[in-house]
Amino acid sequence: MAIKLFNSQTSMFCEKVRVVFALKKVPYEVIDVRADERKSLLEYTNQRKVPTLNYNGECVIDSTVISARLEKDYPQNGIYPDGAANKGLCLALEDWADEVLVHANHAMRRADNPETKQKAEAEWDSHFKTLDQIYGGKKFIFDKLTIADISIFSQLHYLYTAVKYDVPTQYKNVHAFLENMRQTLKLNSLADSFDAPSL
Ligand SMILES: N[C@@H](CCC(=O)N[C@@H](CS)C(=O)NCC(=O)O)C(=O)O
Repeated sequence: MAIKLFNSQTSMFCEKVRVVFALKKVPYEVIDVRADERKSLLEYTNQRKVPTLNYNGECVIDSTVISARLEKDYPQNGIYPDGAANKGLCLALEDWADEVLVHANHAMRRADNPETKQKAEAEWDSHFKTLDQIYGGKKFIFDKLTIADISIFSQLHYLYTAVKYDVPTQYKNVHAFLENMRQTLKLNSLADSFDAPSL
C-alpha cells in the first residue's frame, strides 16, 4: 500500500512535510485537496486540515506528528540534532515556528487597513529580530539541517510567496538563511514552491 499525502501546494505545513519526505527519499502519492474541495479528505478523516497522511492505511494528521513518524520509520538523513538537550530545543523551535510565526503570517495576510498592516509588520519585525540573531554566522541552527530550520523556512517562504511580503533588507542573516535554504532545497527561485521527490 502506498503512502498518500493529502496536500495543498500553498500550505506551509504541507511544504514542511514534503521537504521531510524528500530529505528521506521516501516515495509518496499526492492527493490535491483543492481538486475536490477537500471532499475525499473529509470522507477519509472527518476533518479539513492538511497535511494528512494515509500511511499505509493508518491516518496520521499534523506536520509535527507526520515528521516524527517519518523519522521513526525512516531514520536516514535525521531531522533532529544529536543529544537530548538539542533535540528538546529543536522541538521547541519547531513548535514556535508552527504556532507563533504562523500567527504573524495570518495577521499579515488578513491585514486590510493601515492600522492592521502596521500591527502585523510590528509582529513580524520582532520575529525577524529574533531570527536574525539565531542565524548570525551560521547556516543552520544546529550542526546540520533540522526540522527547526525546515519549519522556520516554511513560514518565511509562505510570507514571501503567498503573502507577498519581502523580509526588510536590514535583516541580513534572515536573507542569508533564505538563500541558503533555496540552495539546500535546490529551488531555482524563492518564488517556487518545493515539490522535489528527493534531495
Ligand atoms: N498544526 C497543524 C496545522 C495545519 C493547518 O493549519 N493546515 C491548514 C493549511 S496551512 C488547513 O488545512 N486549514 C484548513 C482548515 O482548517 O479548514 C500542522 O502542523 O499540520
